[in-house]
Amino acid sequence: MIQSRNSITDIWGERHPYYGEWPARVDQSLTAEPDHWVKSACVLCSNGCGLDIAVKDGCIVGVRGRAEDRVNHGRLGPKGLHAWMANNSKDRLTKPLIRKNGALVEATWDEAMEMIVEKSKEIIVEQTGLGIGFYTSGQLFLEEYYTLGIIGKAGIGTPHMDGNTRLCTATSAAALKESFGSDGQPGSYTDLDTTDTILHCGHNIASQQTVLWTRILDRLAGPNPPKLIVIDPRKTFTAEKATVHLAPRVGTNIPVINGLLNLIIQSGNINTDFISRHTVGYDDLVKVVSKWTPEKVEHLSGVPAFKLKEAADLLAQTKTLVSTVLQGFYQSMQATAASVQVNNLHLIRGMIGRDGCGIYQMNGQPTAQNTRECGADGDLPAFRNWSNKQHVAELAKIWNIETDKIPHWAPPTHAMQIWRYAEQGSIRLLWISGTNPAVSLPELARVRKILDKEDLLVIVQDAFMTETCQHADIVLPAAIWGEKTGCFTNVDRTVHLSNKAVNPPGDARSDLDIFIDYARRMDFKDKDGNPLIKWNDAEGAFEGWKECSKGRPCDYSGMSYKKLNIGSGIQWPCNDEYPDGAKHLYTDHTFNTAKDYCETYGHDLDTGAAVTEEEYKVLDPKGKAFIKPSDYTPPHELPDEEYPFMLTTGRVVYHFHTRTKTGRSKQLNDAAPDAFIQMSEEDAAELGVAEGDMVEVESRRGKVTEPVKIGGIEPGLLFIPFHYGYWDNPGRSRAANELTITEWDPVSKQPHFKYSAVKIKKAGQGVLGKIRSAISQFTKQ
Ligand SMILES: Nc1nc2c(c(=O)[nH]1)N[C@H]1C(S)=C(S)[C@@H](COP(=O)(O)OP(=O)(O)OC[C@H]3O[C@@H](n4cnc5c(=O)[nH]c(N)nc54)[C@H](O)[C@@H]3O)O[C@H]1N2
Ligand SMILES: Nc1nc2c(c(=O)[nH]1)N[C@H]1C(S)=C(S)[C@@H](COP(=O)(O)OP(=O)(O)OC[C@H]3O[C@@H](n4cnc5c(=O)[nH]c(N)nc54)[C@H](O)[C@@H]3O)O[C@H]1N2
Ligand code: SF4
Ligand SMILES: [Mo]
Repeated sequence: MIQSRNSITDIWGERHPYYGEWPARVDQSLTAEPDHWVKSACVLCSNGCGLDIAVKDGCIVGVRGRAEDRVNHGRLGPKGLHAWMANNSKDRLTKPLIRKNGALVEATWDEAMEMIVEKSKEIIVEQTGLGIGFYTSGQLFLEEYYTLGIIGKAGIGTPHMDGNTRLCTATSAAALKESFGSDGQPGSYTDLDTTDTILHCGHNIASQQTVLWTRILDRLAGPNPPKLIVIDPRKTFTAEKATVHLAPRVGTNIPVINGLLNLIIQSGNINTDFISRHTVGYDDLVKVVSKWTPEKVEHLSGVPAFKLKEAADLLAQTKTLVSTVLQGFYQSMQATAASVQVNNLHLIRGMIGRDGCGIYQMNGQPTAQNTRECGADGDLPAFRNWSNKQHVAELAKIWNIETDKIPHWAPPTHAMQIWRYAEQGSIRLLWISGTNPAVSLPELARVRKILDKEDLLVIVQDAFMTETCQHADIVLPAAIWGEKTGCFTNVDRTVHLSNKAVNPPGDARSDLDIFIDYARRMDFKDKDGNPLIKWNDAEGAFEGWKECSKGRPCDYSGMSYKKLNIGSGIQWPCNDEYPDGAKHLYTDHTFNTAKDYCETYGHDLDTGAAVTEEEYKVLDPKGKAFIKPSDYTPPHELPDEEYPFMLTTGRVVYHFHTRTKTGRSKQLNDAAPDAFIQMSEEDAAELGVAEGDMVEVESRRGKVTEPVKIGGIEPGLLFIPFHYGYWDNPGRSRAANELTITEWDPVSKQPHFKYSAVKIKKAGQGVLGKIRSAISQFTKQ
């Protein structure tokens, strides 16, 4: 292996201290000298680092960061440098498979597609498109989502479409919509180059966006380093570098963030001019947060009052602020409500729409932003509003169909409800693409039962024989990154074009080709009898998307494949007004909340009840941002005598999700070969377990056995990474989601992966643990 650095032993690489302009450093990893390079970007997290793919004799042999790219300035992290190896893995799926007499056997594309088409038509005749559901990904390309969105909404007419983005960034979209009127991140990564203070909320950025963290590490090593505040119950790599680390009990984000808001307001350092000119709702916020004294916050969350004051002082004094929010908020209690409070913090201090001030309601997956933009989840394409008849009519015009074909009589069906309908039998065909729910959804025993239902046709479109494929009726072999062309958009709205570098293995096809083939075989037509899908390739789909997004916040109309291939990443909106893309949104402090423009009329943050069109008309904020407060609700499952510990779940730096890619890279898999259960020194001592001892962990829903890892976590709390399933280790129950709970946020509908009550015992011995006094505080207000 020829590599510029060892990212396994040194995750972030050498320092380039700076303030202002981040210096370049080009990272690369090759197994052979390439004969040519192909322009692309990394598809292993939402950071979207620009890279070139090295090709030799028609095979991928490595990657190299692009120095001129606005996102990474040449750097790549461990996953970016090593996970491409999975493309060349010998166990790729190369032929469609159909279940016959209980076993999956090879079939032709014609056989597989005709089976799907026949079943689709039968269901549509018997019960309309309501019998068909799509569950897609945050890892396909923009062009694929847009095409799928049209097929589902205009071809079949089903509201049952969503992505694994529901598990990932539904709260990001919801929090942005509730505050600013539409999805779309206000800031730019360049804000990190000068900001005075950075706040990370439930986000372990050092492990999960390693290159973005390198940017912060380089700032920390340079002149005028930023102050860092981290809210996470574990001592993560990120928390280790914090100026102030607040470690709340899981599920108590609202007390902590309300406490911070209260202290900031009391300090008087708020921007009253900004508040009165550009926001509505401030007085309600004051009423709710004023009772969250530091002492009350400490009592409920366990965060010491003096530490909360330290953090609040920094936030009240700073002149610029960048905040990031991720799964510790999105997958925990009161997800949308807590994330919205971070928006409120920026609004009351007037810290938005200018250099050094950014809010990142972070994305996780590389293309999650596109799932949301293109309508492959519940949303309407280009941030249009389901409840606004004009918006629906606009889409019908673009697609040249009758407006009533687009299902808009009720809110779109979210993923957790799609699975419920499949369980109850009203959805009879479930088409899963680019996701592995048999490892990633909560309560896996239930998920397996649904997948195995006799009266449900399960189609799985993937590149590998995943745990989910093993329960499928039809498996479609997919081409992946490097083997197809398309765009994706990162967290700071930077769009990259990823060009096809090599052919897919065997008969594998791109998701775009599969979706178009389905549309042709289903004979979907527009009003004039022409094909509903008007393109045959990715560039055609992109041109279609440009038309659809024109005039909306995510305007791509000024981009083209040619333009994207010249530079190295363009931010949306890119149009006549911003031909090179726009760094910040909301620079004039006009938000997307006007009644005819907004993506949603909003919700009650505590109940999820939707605001009606009539109600919204009355309060039309005409471009002002919403300040919406929320009070505390305890987690839905709490420790008790039988299940005395709280369990949380998440990630490690070397693996991506269910490891279909990173588990096939020797470097990455050797670095993190197995799951574990993390516990505090105090708990380990009390329970008499040592590092590496195997323990059984049991919740009301299932049981796993894991080796113990000691330290870096608050007493009473346990942590298991959710990456490890069964494809490479069928012998031991070890997937964290055997234990997790089927509950979700009332607004974003994102599942609560971050808490469940468990008991543990040493493998083969009696139950360990007693009720922890700290944890019983949860129930006391
Ligand atoms: N290495 C790696 N990087 C990735 C991914 C990956 O799988 N591996 N996946 C990508 C994707 S899709 C995503 S969504 C992101 C996720 O990125 P992150 O959100 O950073 O990842 P997690 O580990 O899920 O959760 C973050 C932290 O939340 C904390 N936490 C748990 N409960 C609470 C709580 O109640 N309150 C607070 N404040 N914190 C809590 C956990 O201790 C954990 O450290 O990462 C992306 N990047
Ligand atoms: N307990 C717990 N559970 C969690 C989380 C947690 O923190 N804790 N996090 C949640 C989050 S944030 C996320 S994002 C999900 C992730 O969960 P999943 O989406 O299930 O995870 P992946 O392993 O990324 O699955 C993607 C699948 O798509 C395939 N694939 C890759 N590229 C392509 C392509 O181009 N086309 C097709 N057709 N297939 C492709 C891969 O081989 C893989 O099987 O997990 C969620 N589940
Ligand atoms: S930070 Fe994310 S996008 Fe960049 S190299 Fe790492 S995994 Fe890829
Ligand atoms: Mo995610």
